[in-house]
Amino acid sequence: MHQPLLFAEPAGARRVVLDEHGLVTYDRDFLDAATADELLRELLGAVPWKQEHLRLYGRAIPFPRLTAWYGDSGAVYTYSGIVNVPRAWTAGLARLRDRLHVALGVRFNSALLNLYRTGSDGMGWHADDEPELGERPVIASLSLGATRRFELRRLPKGDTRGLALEHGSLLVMSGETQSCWKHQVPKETTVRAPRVNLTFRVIDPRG
Ligand SMILES: O=C(O)CCC(=O)C(=O)O
Repeated sequence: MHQPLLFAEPAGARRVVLDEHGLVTYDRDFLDAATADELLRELLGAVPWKQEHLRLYGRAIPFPRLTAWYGDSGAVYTYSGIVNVPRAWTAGLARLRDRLHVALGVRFNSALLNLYRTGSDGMGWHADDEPELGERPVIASLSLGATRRFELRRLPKGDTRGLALEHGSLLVMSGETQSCWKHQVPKETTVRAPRVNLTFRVIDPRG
């Protein structure tokens, strides 16, 4: 598979979080504060957030977060039995997508938006390893709002790394990260403010 040219921009404040069996980098200052504030306000107000459910043994269990899926038409993404048909890019999301193309050299065709309403919302251990993401997906994860902890755990059951994801920051996972590590956003019940996370992805619906 064609390996995208990662990191077309100068390194700046980008820090390597892990560089073994996968590559994860973190840029705390990807967006300036004013841009991040405006984007957060827009997304909290304008996105038609959805409550999806995990269906297990005939029961419907609500995911502890709300979601929305945006992208090019045809960028259909299925996870946990949920078929996500994309909404058309908004102007703000398309600007971000284009900026990520310049920064990373990757043409993302979709974005999963997660709204963690408070610290009682979270996301358990998982890897973004669905077939339509390909073998070594590049996933660009932008954080807005409350700072939340992000953890990575080496498969099958190895060491764990953690960092705080701050307002306006960009985390990029690439290489073998999804096949060699799992990640999660644990619940933090002391957090009261909302957080929005956008993970830009390249979906091949034939995957
Ligand atoms: O909210 C985050 O930082 C992570 C989101 C995530 O893991 C995912 O969408 O697969």
